[in-house]
Amino acid sequence: MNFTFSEEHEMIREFARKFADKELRPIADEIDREGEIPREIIEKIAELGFLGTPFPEEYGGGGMGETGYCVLLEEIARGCFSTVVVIGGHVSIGTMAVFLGGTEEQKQRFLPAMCAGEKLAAFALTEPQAGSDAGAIRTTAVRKGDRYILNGQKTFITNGGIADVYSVFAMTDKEAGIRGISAFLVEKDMPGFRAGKPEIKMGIRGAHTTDLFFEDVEVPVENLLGKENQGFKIAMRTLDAGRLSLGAQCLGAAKEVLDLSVKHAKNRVQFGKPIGALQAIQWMLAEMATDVYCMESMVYRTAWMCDQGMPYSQESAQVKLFCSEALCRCADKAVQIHGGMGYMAEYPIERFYRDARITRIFEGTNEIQKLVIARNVLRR
Ligand code: COS
Repeated sequence: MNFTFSEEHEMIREFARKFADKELRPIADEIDREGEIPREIIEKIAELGFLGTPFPEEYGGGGMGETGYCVLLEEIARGCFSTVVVIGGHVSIGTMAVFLGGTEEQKQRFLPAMCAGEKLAAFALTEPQAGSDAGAIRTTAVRKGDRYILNGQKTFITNGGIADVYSVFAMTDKEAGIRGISAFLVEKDMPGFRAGKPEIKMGIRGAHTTDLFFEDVEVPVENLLGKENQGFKIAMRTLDAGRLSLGAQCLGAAKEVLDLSVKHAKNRVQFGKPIGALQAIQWMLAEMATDVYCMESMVYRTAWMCDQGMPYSQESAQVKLFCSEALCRCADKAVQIHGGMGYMAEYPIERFYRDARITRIFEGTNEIQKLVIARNVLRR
């Protein structure tokens, strides 16, 4: 067993940490207030090569695998959770669907621009009547000559309206249900395609979340990802990766709220001594530190499994379930340790508390993660 990070992984941590400290943390409140990440921040992230981190170098990626990508996400999440969600929407699911589901020709054609951030990506599966029951989508794709005609609506799409390329799931064979879903790459300028208005949300306010509308959108057959009717499996394999990387995002945010709480516990004096000297506070810090340790252990063990090419569906569901619950526990304790200050929008704890809540819902609710885990356990 080897529990040390490679020199390259340490390097990406250092780069990402410096970037988060200098460019993200100082404006994270503004991003939350304005509901927008400045375009130049996304451009800087692209310039640093962060948007291709896990993918092989032959496709223009950073060649860092899931392990290196999780390190990156952890550090970015500490600075600004909205920003890490935008990166996740692009890399973990939008681009990942092309990497996992595309033909060699499609990977050569699309991945370099996606890895360079020249084309921002999004993943469009959810529909108004198909959330947890992802197989119940109604968007259709009907083949006509060398095109597919797409009609339907998607909802709650991260990077909606700002992405250039969308991995979209649509029914090509209604009779076949889940086994009749295909994946397509829809480009933002295709006639008949449009994004709705950004939703107003409890947290991750800087990340755009919109509906998508498809009215007779003509998608060339070359943009069918992989093979017809293989879309559901592409979606599920992509979500395996997405759930693991969400665990890394939760880990970063949990480390940040723990560090802020330790700092506060040392500085805040009550009853004539720093509140960190009080056992009530110590217990909360001890529980937070233990959660962080568990999160870190499972994120990197699962990232290692993924990088070895081992199956990791069950583990990624476990990572997503545990890390999102643990982050919410940590954020709640951080508010409690900060007292009144933790509730005020002036301090970052309040933002992390709001941002954390979505992690138990998106990339599959935690109830769905339990279903995935239980099915795997019962299959043994
Ligand atoms: N990797 C590869 N294939 C997978 C897979 C995975 N992780 N999970 C399921 N599949 C395959 C199954 O093997 C099955 O294949 P066959 O047709 O060869 O039998 C097929 O996909 C259908 O799977 P299943 O029968 O498990 O489908 P269900 O509808 O019962 O359950 C759940 C699917 C509920 C797990 C799925 O709909 C889900 O994850 N829902 C949540 C959606 C979600 O996460 N949304 C978040 C928004 S997108 S960011």
